[in-house]
Amino acid sequence: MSFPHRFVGRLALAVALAGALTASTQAAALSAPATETWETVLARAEHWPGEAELARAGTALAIDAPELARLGVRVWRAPASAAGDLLARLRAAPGVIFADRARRVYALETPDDPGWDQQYGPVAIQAPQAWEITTGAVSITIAILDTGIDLNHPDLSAKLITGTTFVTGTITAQDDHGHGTHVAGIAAAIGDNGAGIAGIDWGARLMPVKVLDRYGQGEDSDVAAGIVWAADHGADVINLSLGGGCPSPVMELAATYAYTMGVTVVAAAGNTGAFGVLCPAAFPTIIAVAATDFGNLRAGYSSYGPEVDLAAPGSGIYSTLPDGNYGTKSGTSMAAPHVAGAAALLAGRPSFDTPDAIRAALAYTALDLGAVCRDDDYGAGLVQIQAALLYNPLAEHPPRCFQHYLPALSR
Ligand SMILES: [Ca+2]
Ligand SMILES: [Ca+2]
Repeated sequence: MSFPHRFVGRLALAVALAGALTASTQAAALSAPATETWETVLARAEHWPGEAELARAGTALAIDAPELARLGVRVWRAPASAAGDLLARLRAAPGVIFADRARRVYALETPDDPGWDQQYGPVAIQAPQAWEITTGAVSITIAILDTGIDLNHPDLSAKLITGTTFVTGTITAQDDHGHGTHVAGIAAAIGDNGAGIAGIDWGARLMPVKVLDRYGQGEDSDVAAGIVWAADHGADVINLSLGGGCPSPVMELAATYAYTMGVTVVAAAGNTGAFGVLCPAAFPTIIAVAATDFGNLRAGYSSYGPEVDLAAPGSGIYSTLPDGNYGTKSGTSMAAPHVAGAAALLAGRPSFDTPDAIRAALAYTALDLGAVCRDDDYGAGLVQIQAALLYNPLAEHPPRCFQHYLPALSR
């Protein structure tokens, strides 16, 4: 069960707040059976129900979650037996916009396939040509919201800035799984240093924000808090190689918050191999990335649907692993950081100063794959970073997919 350690650190405060809610709530929460599963309940309201009304929901512990408070969202922890009652009371109250349990989210990695060539990804998306123009700017920060990053990895550590963790029982963003370290290396491992691999952006800083536990799992409320934290602490690009079921109102609010702050947010489409992009990738403010393989074909596991914006290499991707190691992983988790790195290269250039400009450049210049023009497997197509860097956001651009109109003209 994922739960921000900082909330535990503030337990006394949380209990005090619960006391403000109702003294009986506090007492009941503290006396709940230790063996019972606790659930996270989230709600947003135009105006909140009275304390007495909520108190009748019984054992609920109000949680101090400053990042979610910035989204207008309040958080409670309640024993599973009481969460339903709390939800019912919240939902029945006038003025409550939504109330729901936190949803599970997962790292979107599939079993690796070591037979694939190493590091074909950067070549497929024109990174070597892009590096002739720029290798990235130290003024740009990529936040990796994941299982953490190996803070001592020789191909990453010099680029790390202070991060944080929202996972219970952890006190730093040190990676205790491996997924986040792999993702971080794809986006921004130090290039041209004679060691390991080359990330897409060699200059950008990496901000580790741990929102997934040692099993690669977490809750959408922690992801939302991590998005707000990263946006508030100067991230220019946020990578989300994770996902779960839709909807997730709290993650959508956080995504909108980041977008409004001028942050480009990139997410993995999902590894279901089926129609239906996962959340958070499905949100319109987020760039949803599908995975391709060595042959530029959609990977069989890559989720598809109208929400897919772009495609990038995801199968058999060679990158950094904890303890100074390197290895191969597969998934849309590996595709997203190729795009996050590309977005960071663009963000370091003066003309790409908004998420919309970055998105437009990446989409307009992508290599069309699959069905002609935009399609559900590849979105606009495979990212081509050099072409994106040469795109002028201020110029007039003819419709990219005029092919759409050719059948009509030929009749
Ligand atoms: Ca390197
Ligand atoms: Ca296409």
